Amino acid sequence: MTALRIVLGDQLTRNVAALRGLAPGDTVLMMEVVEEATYVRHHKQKLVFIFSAMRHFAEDLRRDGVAVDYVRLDDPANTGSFTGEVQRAIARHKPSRIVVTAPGEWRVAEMMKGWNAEILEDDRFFATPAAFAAWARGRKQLRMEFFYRDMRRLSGLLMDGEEPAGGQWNFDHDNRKSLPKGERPPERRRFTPDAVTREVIDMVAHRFPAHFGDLEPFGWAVTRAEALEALDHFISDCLPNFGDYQDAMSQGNAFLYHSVISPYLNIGLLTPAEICARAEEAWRGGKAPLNAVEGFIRQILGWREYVRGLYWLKMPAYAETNALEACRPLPAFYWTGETEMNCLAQAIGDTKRHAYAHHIQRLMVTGNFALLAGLAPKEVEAWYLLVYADAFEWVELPNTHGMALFADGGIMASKPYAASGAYIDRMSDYCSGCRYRPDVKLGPKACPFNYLYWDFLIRNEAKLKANPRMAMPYRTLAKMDPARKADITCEAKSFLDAL
Ligand code: FAD
Ligand code: DLZ
Ligand code: SF4
Repeated sequence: MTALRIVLGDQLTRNVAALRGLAPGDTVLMMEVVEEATYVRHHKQKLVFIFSAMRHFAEDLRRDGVAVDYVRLDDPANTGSFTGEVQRAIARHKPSRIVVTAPGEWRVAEMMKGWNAEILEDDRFFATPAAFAAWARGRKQLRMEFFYRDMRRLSGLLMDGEEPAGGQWNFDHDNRKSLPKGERPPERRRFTPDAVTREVIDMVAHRFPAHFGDLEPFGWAVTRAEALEALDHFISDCLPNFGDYQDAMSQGNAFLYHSVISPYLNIGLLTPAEICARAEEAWRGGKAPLNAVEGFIRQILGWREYVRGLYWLKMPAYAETNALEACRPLPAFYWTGETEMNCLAQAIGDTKRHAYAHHIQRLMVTGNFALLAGLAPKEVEAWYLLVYADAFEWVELPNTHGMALFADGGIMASKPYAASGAYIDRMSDYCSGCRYRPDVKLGPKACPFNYLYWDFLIRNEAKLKANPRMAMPYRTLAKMDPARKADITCEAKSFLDAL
């Protein structure tokens, strides 16, 4: 019995399900295909990151004596699709069985149905889709906080017996600080491209010149050893401050105290279990405070698992909802970063330079603008799916569709994450470099987030007013002078029409 064992570009983990039980005579199939590189026009660094990590992973397997059939993008016989390459590999190897780990995306799961393969559970996560579905069954609301508590109990992470460490499940109230003037977050570890990565950089420059983003400088880790080095650096130098400045934004400081490990986690160079264990160890060893470590573990054990569960529970219908009937096209500045709104220019600039922006930039700057301006969910989702090195639909879609755009009508978030300029001013230093002013509500100097916020509430009153968590802003709106309301609508309209 010889097996063809398929490893996809986001399954680069040595003990991923499809590689378990590898026997002499088995072949591992890895394939670079143009369909995956272009179903959205991924950021150039994301392409280099994935192709280079795939090539390094294949080399690692070969060094250990594993037979790897690696199809390169520039192979003249490459059919350009997973299904085409699986068929060609079957003709080459005539395997008696085909084994693959379940994919991260619905789109690919549909393709796999035609491969006649044994599809194994991807058990690199804490919760299986079936376990999440069991948790969700019979619940009126699927709130992350309750799922997270169950995951703490099940995993034993940050537990003292039956009780949460420190006597509380969540320390978020300690985690809302802006970055003090003069505070300098540590330089991040960057990795000089080796010959393999350089070859991929040349290939991407040549094959995908019109894709979004700066190709170089390229500094992402592309091997497990490098990813572990990046993790070590985060745990020792950044984790202690992670909690305090988790929501802060700062011009010229793209990474702050964030871990910047999501790309490594999402393609399998690091595993969620090892990362959470390292963070807990830092707290138990007195190297990082509990508010930081709990906040960090909640992102991985809570949010990451929760969005994956939701994705597999609700797809494919989830992607089709548009609860706020938003339909405005994505403005050109999402591609260029050229806008006078400094917060957007900075968040998009970081995204172009690094294929990275941190959570609050994604949610409260580019996401908040998309929500308030009523941008079409499909266009916004395609943008988020291609611009970030960590973007795969299972994690991108719930975050964009549900959390940022409220397009699911409140399955994921109990209310829209809508905010005026005051929030961005409080959490960042962007406004001091902006031509608009966050404290001005109307007129040419007014921060557009201010009138867009109220215009959003006015436009969506019928859909949102009954939401108890929206009661306060709607009470304020009810007391607003009708002439002022009309001015807001008028200014928002001319701003949006000019986009
Ligand atoms: P840290 O802030 O250091 O957090 C640690 C880890 O927690 C992350 O590496 C990530 O694995 C996990 N995490 C944190 N927040 C979330 C979340 N909301 N959902 C899932 N995991 C989370 N994350 C992706 O991995 N891929 C995406 O495509 C993606 N798209 C997003 C789109 C929008 C609109 C928003 C608001 C968020 C999105 N996120 C996505 C979640 C989050 O922004 C990123 O995981 C985070 O910014 C990655 O940076 P980091 O590794 O420095 O994270
Ligand atoms: C994102 C991506 C890209 C750009 N290219 C490839 C590829 O050529 N070969 C491959 O195996 N995987 C690639 N990936 C990752 C896949 O898109 C990912 O495995 C699916 O989206 C399933 O999650
Ligand atoms: Fe952004 Fe408004 Fe601040 Fe300008 S004033 S940076 S547009 S929040």
